Amino acid sequence: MDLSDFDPDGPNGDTLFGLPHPVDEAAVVVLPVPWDATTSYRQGTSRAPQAVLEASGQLDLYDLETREAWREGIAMAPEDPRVRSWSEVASAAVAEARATEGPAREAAAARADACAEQLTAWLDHEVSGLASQGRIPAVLGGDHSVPLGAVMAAARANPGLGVLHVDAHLDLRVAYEGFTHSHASILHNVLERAEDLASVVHVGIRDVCRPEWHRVHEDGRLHAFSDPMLAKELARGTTWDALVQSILAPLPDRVWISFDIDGLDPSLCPTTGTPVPGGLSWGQMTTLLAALAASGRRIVGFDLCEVGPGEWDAIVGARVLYKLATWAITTRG
Ligand SMILES: [Mn+2]
Repeated sequence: MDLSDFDPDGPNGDTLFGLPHPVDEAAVVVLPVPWDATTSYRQGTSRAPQAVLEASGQLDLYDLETREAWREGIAMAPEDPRVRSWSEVASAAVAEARATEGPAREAAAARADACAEQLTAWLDHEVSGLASQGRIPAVLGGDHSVPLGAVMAAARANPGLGVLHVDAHLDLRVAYEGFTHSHASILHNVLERAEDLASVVHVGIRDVCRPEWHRVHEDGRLHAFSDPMLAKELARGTTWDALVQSILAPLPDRVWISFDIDGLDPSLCPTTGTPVPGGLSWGQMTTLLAALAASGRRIVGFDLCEVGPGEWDAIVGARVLYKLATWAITTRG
């Protein structure tokens, strides 16, 4: 679009990052999903899309790494009212399931999962449409159960897709608390339902259950770079740059990034749903993304989940969103 009347260095409107691009002219379309139905520790990530939108205005558009990639446009789609209503019905069903036992519990859990299926079908449709237009889909959760349909659509549009998964948790549980569509099961569900995935690389992992850890070693598609392993290698004198090359090695040419903010050090996400000590520093995360882009791989889309509702969390979340979006634009060529 014509940006001659736009001053990128001045204060701008209340759009995402203050950018002027309409949704149908932006390279990156951010789909807001205010949903935290199955959050097991503390709620609030459903407020992240609005909090990140509000915090995004304080960021300088000129980025020291991605320069003026923003010129291609990053826009947030309006919230779809159906998403909020599915989330509300699902949250009530989850609360009911937790308060009962036996068949009543199973029935309530099934109702929660049915709402999540509606969200999954909706995101699959939306992301398929964006991918077919050559645009970059982005999902802003919400908890980490949210992006299943988006990854399914991206995998269909990009056969042999890889997933770079930044998280404190593996999220490989077959179900959690009786819910198929749990935030603790997103990667299991992606592996079950996204077609023809080449590999999944997990980074920042430091809170797992034993069956999840076994599965990582049994499934040849999965590659985990745990937080203790990374800390040990750094302590031995291995450079972060060398570790980044190891992390990227299993990824194919086309990559979806599933970014749970709790993969970062909790000082960067103090009000996230399930904070865990350890994690990637800001600089480790930005150098990882920069190396991914420099490797010639293409970021075909991404999700950012579990951003807490606090002001600082929203500021960090907005900046992670900006790095992801502008690197994705850069790698589109
Ligand atoms: Mn997590």
